[in-house]
Amino acid sequence: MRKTVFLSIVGLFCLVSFAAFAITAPTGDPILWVSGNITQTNSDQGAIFDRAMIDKLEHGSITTNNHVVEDVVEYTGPRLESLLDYVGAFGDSIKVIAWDDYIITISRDVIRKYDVLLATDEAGQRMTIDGKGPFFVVFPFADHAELRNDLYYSLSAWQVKEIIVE
Ligand SMILES: Nc1nc2c(c(=O)[nH]1)N[C@H]1C(S)=C(S)[C@@H](COP(=O)(O)O)O[C@H]1N2
Ligand SMILES: [Mo]
Repeated sequence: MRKTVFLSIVGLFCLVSFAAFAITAPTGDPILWVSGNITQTNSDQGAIFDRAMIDKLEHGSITTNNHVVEDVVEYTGPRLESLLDYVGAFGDSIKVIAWDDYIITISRDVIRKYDVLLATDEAGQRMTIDGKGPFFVVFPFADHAELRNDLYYSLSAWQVKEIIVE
């Protein structure tokens, strides 16, 4: 009898821990989907973020111009590396997919070396989907002249929707 009760409790515990996700589910509209090689999720599809969850991630700032915007302006938003840490990413690179199906691959080394931003704001304004929002991959072009070439321009994806860790 005791054994049965014990096993039932163990069984229940297993069920509960299987159902539980490490990250709390979004309550607002989903705006970013992260999947692939990650350990922390909040759904069967991976980690899904709403705006409040994005705003809680560690943010960074890059003041630069780029090939699209001539003026030097400040970009702010989550540091890509902080986001990857948060979801327990363990791959060497990430695939970034935009709403227009534009896809690029960025290595984790490059993300770390240049502290790349998943910018949400440009000059204090939230970027929207009809501009470069909701997320724009921003490199510090102004501080690193070696970035000013077509490779890094092409990695500067805007209208980002999804990240797959590989
Ligand atoms: N979402 C999205 N981001 C993108 C692209 C795209 O087609 N879609 N093109 C990339 C490429 S290849 C380059 S060179 C630059 C192009 O910027 P431009 O078209 O304003 O010159 O943005 C990059 N970011
Ligand atoms: Mo390009």
